[in-house]
Amino acid sequence: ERGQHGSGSNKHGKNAPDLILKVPVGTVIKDAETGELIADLTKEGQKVVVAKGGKGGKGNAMFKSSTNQAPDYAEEGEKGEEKWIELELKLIADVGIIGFPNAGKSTLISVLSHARPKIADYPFTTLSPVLGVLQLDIGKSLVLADIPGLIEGASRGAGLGHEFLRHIERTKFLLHVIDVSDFRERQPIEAFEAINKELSSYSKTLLEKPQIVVGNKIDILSYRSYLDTLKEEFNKRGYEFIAVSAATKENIDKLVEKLKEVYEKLSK
Ligand SMILES: Nc1nc2c(ncn2[C@@H]2O[C@H](COP(=O)(O)OP(=O)(O)OP(=O)(O)O)[C@@H](O)[C@H]2O)c(=O)[nH]1
Ligand SMILES: [Mg+2]
Repeated sequence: ERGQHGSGSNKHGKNAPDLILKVPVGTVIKDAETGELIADLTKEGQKVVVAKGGKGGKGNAMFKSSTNQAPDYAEEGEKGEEKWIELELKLIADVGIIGFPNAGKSTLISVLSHARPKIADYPFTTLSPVLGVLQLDIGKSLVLADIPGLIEGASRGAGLGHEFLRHIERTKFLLHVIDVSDFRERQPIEAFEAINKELSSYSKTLLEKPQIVVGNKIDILSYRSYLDTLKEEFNKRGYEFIAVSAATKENIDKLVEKLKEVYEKLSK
């Protein structure tokens, strides 16, 4: 905003009042023209000046001199800085839960934490990221984010994927959930690779995040021996594999142990 003009009767113009915009923690501010990062607000209460308001103009008294004791001019208020900015909200979570629709991400976040997402037996039930908190017995807690909407083509904007891929950027590691009972559209390993392809097309660094592969829905898997094959395949690719049932909670305790282990390793 512009500062007030200075005026006669010795009045100094007022500085422009501050225009304060409140934004959620996790907001990234960029210069809309150059794309330059102005600030990354990751802490509660953090403040940043994006554009300075104009200073008030000096009043006529400031222009007094020996020859002009009552000047009839005053300074104009300065113009405030102008800037177009772009605000982007990125979640700050420790763990991102990814996987195809219907893999069981929402069910998993609800059994791991106190999140109570809607769960239904059709894909795309979850339309926006959901956060949950997992309390670890070491007095620490992990913030989990259920990242919905990833499908093939997500990195190019298909479905809701593009909208949510950015939320993965700040997580420390990923839980990649696959439905090991479902072979209708693709084999579980193909599902895993298809999602990873989307991650890497969006940004190479996303694929470098550590992933724990969670093979879900083992309660309805007819051939349990298939899990050994899967474990071998994932280990070969350098990933840990844990088979669970989010529905019956089988092996959820093992998964929590694994989450703790990875968290401790990454916090060193
Ligand atoms: N049998 C069985 N069903 C499960 C398990 N986990 C989830 N489901 C079911 O699978 C369906 C999808 O689960 P969600 O948790 O909603 O899956 P999601 O990945 O969040 O799916 P979207 O949000 O729709 O993308 C629901 O009907 C769940 O009850 C499991 O371990 N076993
Ligand atoms: Mg869901």
